[in-house]
Amino acid sequence: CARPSSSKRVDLNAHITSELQKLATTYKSKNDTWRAVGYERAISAIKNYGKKITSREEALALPGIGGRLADKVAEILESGRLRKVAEVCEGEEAECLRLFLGVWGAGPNTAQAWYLQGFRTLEDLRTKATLTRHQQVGLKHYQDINDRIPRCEVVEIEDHVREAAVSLVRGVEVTVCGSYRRGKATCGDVDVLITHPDGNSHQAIFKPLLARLRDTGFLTDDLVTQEDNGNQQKYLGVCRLPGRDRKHRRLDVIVVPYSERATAIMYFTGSAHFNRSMRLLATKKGMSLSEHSLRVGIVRQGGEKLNDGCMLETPTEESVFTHLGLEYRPPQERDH
Ligand code: DCP
Ligand code: MG
Ligand code: MN
Repeated sequence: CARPSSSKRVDLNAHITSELQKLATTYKSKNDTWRAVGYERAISAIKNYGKKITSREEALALPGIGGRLADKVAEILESGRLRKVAEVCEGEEAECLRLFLGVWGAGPNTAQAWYLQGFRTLEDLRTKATLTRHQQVGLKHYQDINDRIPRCEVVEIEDHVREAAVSLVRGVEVTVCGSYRRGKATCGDVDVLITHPDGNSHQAIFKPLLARLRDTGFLTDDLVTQEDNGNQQKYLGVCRLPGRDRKHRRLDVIVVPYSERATAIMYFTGSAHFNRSMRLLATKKGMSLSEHSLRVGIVRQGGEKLNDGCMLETPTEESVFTHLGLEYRPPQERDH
């Protein structure tokens, strides 16, 4: 397998952020968003700091880190761990919620409800719980879906989809976005974006492509097929490459008009955190950024848009950064 394309410097404070991340993840699984966001902001500040933290004061000086978080950093510096992690993340309830959240289609509320109904194992869910269709698929492929995908297999899946797409409509452009494009060594799923430079032919690809991939047995389960707004079409499902010993993998496909490709690629590349900060920045500048377009001259009243503004030309991701007055950031640097 090829090495990740990112050449990011080593995380000097990984011993600190990994402990804090355990708390953030557990609070998120308990639907305690407020606490989770607090920890995530601190993690982000520490990762951006770029120097090894050696004292409580050094941590306290960072944005988003108050006295109590600084105390936690100090405890990790002294003992290498946090007592709070054992307390919050290692009980039976926390472990069950973690297990249940691995079922695709189950969120914190569902996981909590299952726990309260007395379910403790995946076998309990399979035999006793009422599952949605999504959750049935999520449970059926639980191990495979929660397994990370190596980059080389992402490429194989990309090639498989491209081959089918090109054989249906000549000249389509296929790009893998998501964590793959951000250079991660392994990915949670494969995010494929399809467009066509003639501005029209993308409309003829979505249904036939899915039908073709279904017929050949590549797509094994459908989760969501969405083509309501007409501009962008989105498919979420499960696929498996031909051959023995292949795992089921989560596959997302979006098809977009060529005029929207840059904002769509940017959105689909993420990270989700990066997308949120970019949208927020656009809003502050009286603009509006979405996966469809970047608009200017937006008037807002109490957060509500009063007009649609005017769409800017965005032929490339670079142009989106320029319009927003930012220096370009390559995908490998968009994790926070
Ligand atoms: N996205 C977003 N907000 C969300 C979900 C997704 O902005 N709530 C965008 C940013 C993500 C991209 O879509 O990077 C792809 O979503 P994934 O869930 O596939 O996330 P990643 O590819 O980043 O990570 P993973 O390796 O877990 O798939
Ligand atoms: Mg992904
Ligand atoms: Mn995805």
